[in-house]
Amino acid sequence: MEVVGRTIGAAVNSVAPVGDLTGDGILEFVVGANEQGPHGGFVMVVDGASGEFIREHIGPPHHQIGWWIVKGIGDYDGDGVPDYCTGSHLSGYLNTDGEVWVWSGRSGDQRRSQEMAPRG
Ligand SMILES: [Ca+2]
Ligand SMILES: [Ca+2]
Repeated sequence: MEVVGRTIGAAVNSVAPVGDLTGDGILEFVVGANEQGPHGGFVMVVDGASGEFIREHIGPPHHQIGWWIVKGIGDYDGDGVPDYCTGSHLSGYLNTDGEVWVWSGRSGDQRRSQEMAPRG
């Protein structure tokens, strides 16, 4: 897959619209990708109008087996710009079944993370 200015040299697992982050009335989308290596994958935010790269989130080091799920979640933090969440089905910790992060659509700052309890 190619994004303007970037090449995603990894397996794309998921793509989802996340709302209009740039304010031009056209939805942006988020791509989740899996790759072998210390971080397990990354998530890239792409401008829906131009196809240009906006930002990326690199997987944390303990997600060595992780791959990514992405979803728009509306305006989680109430700043008027849609936000999005990303998830890993397996965190690499033996005592969790995965982890979900919530990101600000405006700044890309992390708003929340939540580890999933293991299934009984
Ligand atoms: Ca837009
Ligand atoms: Ca927001």
